[in-house]
Amino acid sequence: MSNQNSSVMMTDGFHLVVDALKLNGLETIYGVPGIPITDLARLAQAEGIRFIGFRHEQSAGNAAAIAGYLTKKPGICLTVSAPGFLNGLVALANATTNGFPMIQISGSSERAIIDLQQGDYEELDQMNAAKPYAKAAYRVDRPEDIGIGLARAIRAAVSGRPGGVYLDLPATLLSATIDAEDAAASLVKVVDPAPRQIPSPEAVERAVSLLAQAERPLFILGKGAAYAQADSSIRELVEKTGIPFLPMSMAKGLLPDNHPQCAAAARSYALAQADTVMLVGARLNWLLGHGKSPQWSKNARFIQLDIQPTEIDSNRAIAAPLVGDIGSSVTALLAAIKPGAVKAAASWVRDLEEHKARNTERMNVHLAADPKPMDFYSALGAIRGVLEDMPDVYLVNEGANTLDITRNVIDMHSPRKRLDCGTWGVMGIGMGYAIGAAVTSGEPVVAIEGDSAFGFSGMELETICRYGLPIVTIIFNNGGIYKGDDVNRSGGTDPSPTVFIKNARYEKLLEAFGGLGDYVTTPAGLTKALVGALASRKPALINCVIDPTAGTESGHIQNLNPQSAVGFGKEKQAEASDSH
Ligand code: ADP
Ligand code: TPW
Ligand code: MG
Repeated sequence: MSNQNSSVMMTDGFHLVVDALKLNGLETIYGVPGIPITDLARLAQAEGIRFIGFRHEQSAGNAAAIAGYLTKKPGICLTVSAPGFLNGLVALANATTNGFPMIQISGSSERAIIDLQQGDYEELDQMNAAKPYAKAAYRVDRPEDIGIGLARAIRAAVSGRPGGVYLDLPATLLSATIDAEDAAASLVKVVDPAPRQIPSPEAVERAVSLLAQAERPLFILGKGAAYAQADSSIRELVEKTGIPFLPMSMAKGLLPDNHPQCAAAARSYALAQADTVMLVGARLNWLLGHGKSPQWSKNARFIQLDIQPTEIDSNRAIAAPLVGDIGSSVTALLAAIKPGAVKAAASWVRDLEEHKARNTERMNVHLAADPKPMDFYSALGAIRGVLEDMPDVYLVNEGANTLDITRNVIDMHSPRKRLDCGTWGVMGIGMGYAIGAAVTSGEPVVAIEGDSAFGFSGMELETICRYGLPIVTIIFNNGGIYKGDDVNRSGGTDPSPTVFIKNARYEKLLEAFGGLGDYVTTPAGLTKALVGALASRKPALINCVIDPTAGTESGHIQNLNPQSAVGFGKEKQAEASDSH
């Protein structure tokens, strides 16, 4: 790790950063090289860290973020200064918003020139630019502080509610030399970076007494519960109490979707009728209608398990807050619930069963129809048939209709396997999440992508092929954003803002890099292509042609789309509702 310099052994910032990462078990870097971090990437690789090189920093950042979610260790994203830093920042902000632990490390230019705005190469005050989007932002100015700097970044990323942390490394720091012995002594191996947080006994009693009074209780499991990796205690709590549960999108599979207590197929009814709701690592944000009526009963009482105290009462009064880590809180609840004291009324379970049966029947009609051309349901029916027996496969999913309908049709059977647009509803996570999941797990990944969604990170197909990752990308090609049949209202020749080239041959993109491309127009063709692709464990892309008229504007969240009061919007609204 060191160079000979006169009689003293010296080392430098580059070596210290690599040593500090390794000392803390951070063994993968996702990034894009260039000035001033090219040699950092090379050195990291030489010293045994895996370096996954991307085509765009946003995908590198998304891979790091999802690696953090899956492993509870911060994923590391490495970028160059100013533009590379900013490209990565979207992923850092998304990680913070979703509560995923990651550290974006960016090289930066000459401090003195940046501060006087004298026009350095890739000049930007990166640390201050990062602050509003990161859980924490630090800059290391002296080589002897590299160990402490990384330790602070690790703790900030994983303790409490996890998030994205920015760590700024100026070029001068990386090349600065330091006595090797002093350097070694300055490194920090972080002890207990995410300490358990035990809830107070009074809070546990309050929650148990509320649950004991409930007739129509409901558990909502969120991705905070999935992240916590307290899978067996959560299952024990659910099964011991018999209380129905609803998984949020990325918590699907924490308990299997086909578990008898899963109320997902009766979601609206369950939300509206529950009298006591226990949120387990799920925020009452837009995804849950902010906890307000008419989606929820005005009289429902809420219990909330969360590690972040300020999340409590954020949208609706919480009668029983339980602040602590999910593992400790669920364990405490299990210990405090006396046998038979907490249960769901038989009539509540029966009502939910009836609604589930009715909705499942409706879904089966959709799935059984065999329209020509294929629609979302017939394509997803084929995929469902293949994935049913493969619980280890990761599912990455983004788009609008492609997202919403996939979430409803594809059941998940094991925890943390469904990775999607998350809290922001962001497009562009697809290939980055798929790569992060494949690299951390070694398991196959199926990415079900809207044709628009795919475009945001599509160039990473080359990355997938370069590293030979077992990722099957299925593109639902309906020729546009939401639909492929929209028209230019001016009558001009430009296409509508929401449509793409018709009959695009996306599979040829993967073929260009040596992967397996397929083009399918029928459910049987899709089944065959997917089975073959998964068996090969090679990069594959299935261009799955969907009826361009099949989708709806904004998928299932059309209500969030503002409509023009004086014309065009009204016309759109009428069209959209006619299509149902
Ligand atoms: P979803 O989108 O699935 O509803 P959210 O991301 O909105 O989930 O909410 C996750 C919540 O879980 C956040 O409020 C976060 O603070 C909390 N959380 C994350 N990790 C833990 C943990 N280990 N213990 C307790 N709460 C956690
Ligand atoms: C970073 C806005 C929401 S959904 C979507 C866009 C562009 C694409 C929907 O089309 P797709 O799916 O993927 O083809 P489908 O099945 O309905 O046809 N930029 C960002 N994030 C978001 N959410 C958008 C734009 C959007
Ligand atoms: Mg589309």
